[in-house]
Amino acid sequence: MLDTLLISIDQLLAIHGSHGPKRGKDMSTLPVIKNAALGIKDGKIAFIGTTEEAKGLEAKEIIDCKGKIVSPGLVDPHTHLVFGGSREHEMALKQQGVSYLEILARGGGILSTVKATKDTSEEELFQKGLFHLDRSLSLGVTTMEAKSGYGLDRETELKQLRVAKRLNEAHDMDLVSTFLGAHAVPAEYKEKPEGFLESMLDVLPYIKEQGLADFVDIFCETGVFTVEQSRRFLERAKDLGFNVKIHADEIDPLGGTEMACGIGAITADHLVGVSEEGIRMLGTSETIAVLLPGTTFYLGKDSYAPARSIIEAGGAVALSTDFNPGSSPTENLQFIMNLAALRLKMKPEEIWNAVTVNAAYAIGRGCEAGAIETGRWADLVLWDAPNYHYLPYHYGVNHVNTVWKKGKKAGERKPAYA
Ligand code: IZC
Ligand code: ZN
Repeated sequence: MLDTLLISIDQLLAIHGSHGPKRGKDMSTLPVIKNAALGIKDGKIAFIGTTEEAKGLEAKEIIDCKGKIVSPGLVDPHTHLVFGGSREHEMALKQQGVSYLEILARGGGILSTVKATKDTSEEELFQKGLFHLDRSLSLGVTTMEAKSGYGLDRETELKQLRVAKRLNEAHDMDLVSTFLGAHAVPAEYKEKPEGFLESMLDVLPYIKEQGLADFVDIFCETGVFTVEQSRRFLERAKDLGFNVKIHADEIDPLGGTEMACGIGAITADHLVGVSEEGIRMLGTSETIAVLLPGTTFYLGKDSYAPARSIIEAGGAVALSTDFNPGSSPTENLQFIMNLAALRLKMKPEEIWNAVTVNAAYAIGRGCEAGAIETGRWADLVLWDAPNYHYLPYHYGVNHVNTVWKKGKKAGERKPAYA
């Protein structure tokens, strides 16, 4: 006897996840079962087939999904989830044409959120995190990454990581943590960024021992950290047993992508200004390109990351919100799917792979999240959409009908924090 049986699903996106991320041409393949059925038992996917094949199966609850589609729960692989305050006060500066990096150079931007995060208690950060996680889950995301990086000192960075760990335990969302202590140079280290990076490296053994982060990341950008500083920092992090990620070529084309591919980073993120050589290397290395078109949109730029060239070179692309209070204040990964269609010219099949299987591999969860296979956790979304082409097309709204996390309807499970 199944717990739940979904029948008459117009399209079931039965994305496979056990063979690594999808690269190049393979990104356009999307296994679709029409008039499909899916059974859930003990939180796991127990049956996948057609409605015809499901005849005779018994379940405590049978849901007719006519006119709707089902996909894996979405995976958001790059967020700055835990932060104090917000940055709406910078909107007027943005409107006057003051750039993101100029606001940062004036002590605002990331540094303004650092101050707010230091001033916010651990409990308040936790409550704020729950609020954003509820919203992400309601938008169809069932697994996401969360970076630190608004402390820039040992105490506050650890505070953020502890909050993320508690959020992972308390909330239905599965959270994967990344240490982004190297997110900006604090004022007191302005003349000695190397000393600052050393101080952040000093925190890593404790983070490892406490299991507070899986990944280490750095913001490689003009006025923040150079490619050489980033390389040394990430190599030291690797030596300490961390997988590494990088914010590369987001605003200025510095060559962070080539460096990331060269050192075997699990992902290189942003890539708006990636070079031809960087694109070629993404096509031949294991490094996954995490593209964040919401940020380009929000920064008001005309030129977006070259998703088509990366895919044509054989690369693996994942998509993410970059949810953060400065350059991308949104939890809405569905809107990012719209931007991927409109601005990155990605095909619907590529977009679905980029927010599921590839996004899961981008955070080391390819064997658990982002796919629909029997035996896996039932992390699923039922969408009010007639076909999978529909989501990238109909923009700016929430198409979610129902989200299941580990087989339980989101909202039905009593949250551990209630
Ligand atoms: O708070 O501005 N790009 N880091 C690098 C960010 C954006 C987050 C922020
Ligand atoms: Zn980021």
